[in-house]
Amino acid sequence: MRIQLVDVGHPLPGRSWTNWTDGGRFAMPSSGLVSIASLSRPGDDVAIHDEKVDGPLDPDAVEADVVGLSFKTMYAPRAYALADRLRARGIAVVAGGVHATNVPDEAARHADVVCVGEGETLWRPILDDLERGVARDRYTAPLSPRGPLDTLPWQRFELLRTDRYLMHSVQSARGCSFDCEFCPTRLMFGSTYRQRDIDALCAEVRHLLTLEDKPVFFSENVFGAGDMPYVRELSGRLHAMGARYGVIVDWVMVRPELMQLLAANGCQLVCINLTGRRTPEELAAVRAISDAGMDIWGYIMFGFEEDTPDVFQGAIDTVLEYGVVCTSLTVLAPYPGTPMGRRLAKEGRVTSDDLLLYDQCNVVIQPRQMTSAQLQQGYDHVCETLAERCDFIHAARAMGLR
Ligand code: B12
Ligand code: SF4
Repeated sequence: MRIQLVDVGHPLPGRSWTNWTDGGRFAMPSSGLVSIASLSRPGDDVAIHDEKVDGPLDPDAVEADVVGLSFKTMYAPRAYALADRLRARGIAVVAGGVHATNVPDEAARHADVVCVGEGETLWRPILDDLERGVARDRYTAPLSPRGPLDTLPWQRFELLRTDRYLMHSVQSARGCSFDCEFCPTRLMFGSTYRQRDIDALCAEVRHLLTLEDKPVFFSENVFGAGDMPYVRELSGRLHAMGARYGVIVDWVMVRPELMQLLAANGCQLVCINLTGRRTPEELAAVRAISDAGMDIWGYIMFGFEEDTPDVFQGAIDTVLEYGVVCTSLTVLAPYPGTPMGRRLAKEGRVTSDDLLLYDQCNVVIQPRQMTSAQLQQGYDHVCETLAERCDFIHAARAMGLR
């Protein structure tokens, strides 16, 4: 079968304060389609088109039997337009990814098949059924997957134009045992934290470094989840192979000894989710990273129920005080299909259903302790004040991008 996988992402709607490119290259690829691609069947002819680096896909030029579309919420309108055109040309369309998982009924109006949840176990059955003409309109992965990620396939990074990304992206784990109301990926990856086998993961990183020697970013929601033996082993082996790498942590998990261990094992950049509320716990976490000598990428979200108009200055103070090298500034989005999206809609606090605005730069909620306009203005003010740091190139350089 001729299979075209597409990471939908063009044109960039709304505005994104974080500059994710250095003019030519995009920050990093998503792991979604390279995982799916690795599970296609022998004989399948698979290609990946990432609109962020390959430009807009022309649906009339696609020559494929099946097109698999992966998209975030803000790209859903674009994905549906592509799907409608491709289907009009007789090409079967499969929709997957975070948005399709959270609102499969909406995606089903535009796709032949919707893949709900992780695609690894579903992709082959979908292809087999499409080939036999018996495909169902929906395939659903277990929503609370369990067990380690030993069976995760070797991702087919060579299908990407890796030179068009500033860094490699891999995952050492999936799932999260927290239960944040906002979370758009909980339905996808479930509530059980599942780690990957370290041997398999290190082999994959080594392979990536052979393709191109550049920084590696671990793009799971929380690196290591506080599992010291796992972090010690993995970071030690990454250090031994000379990898330049960065990780995401949650401030709840940050301990000075964990940060010192990572720093001693060559980790250069730590991305941490911050709020601007400057709670003692949050500040202690930032201090622990900074004291260990690693650079900080602050991912700051505004608009939570607890947020008062003070959060904006709080965020600026934290960034400046701790020398945060790169900031990604966002406002809370009431993603459809999430508990928060449902609650705010029920309370009449969702102010727009235009998905193009769900880019976490445009305010589409009525916050609890300020007006929507105050949230937007406060957010814009932080973006303008920290504009120099809203450039991902700083994060890439902190990780040793040459
Ligand atoms: C790495 C990352 C980035 C990277 C870039 C990655 C990329 N190229 O898109 C950076 C840091 C640049 C980034 C930026 C942004 N990101 Co981001 N990012 C992530 C992160 C942490 C990991 C993505 C990843 O690799 N996941 C792992 C893969 C394996 O998961 P997956 O893609 O979902 O794929 C699986 C399934 O969905 C399914 N599947 C997926 N596609 C398909 C297709 C088919 C056909 C099938 C069958 C199955 C299938 O199978 C896959 C394997 O199981 C996720 C959170 C997360 N944990 O997923 C957020 C996330 C995707 N990002 C998000 C957002 C909002 C953004 C920004 C808009 C933030 C901002 N305002 O700046 C920007 C947008 C940038 C842009 N221009 O597109 C949101 C999306 C929410 C939503 N509902 O749309 C997420 C979920 C984070 C969050 N807020 O919780 N991001
Ligand atoms: S910590 Fe992150 S991944 Fe876990 S539930 Fe909260 S938002 Fe989701």
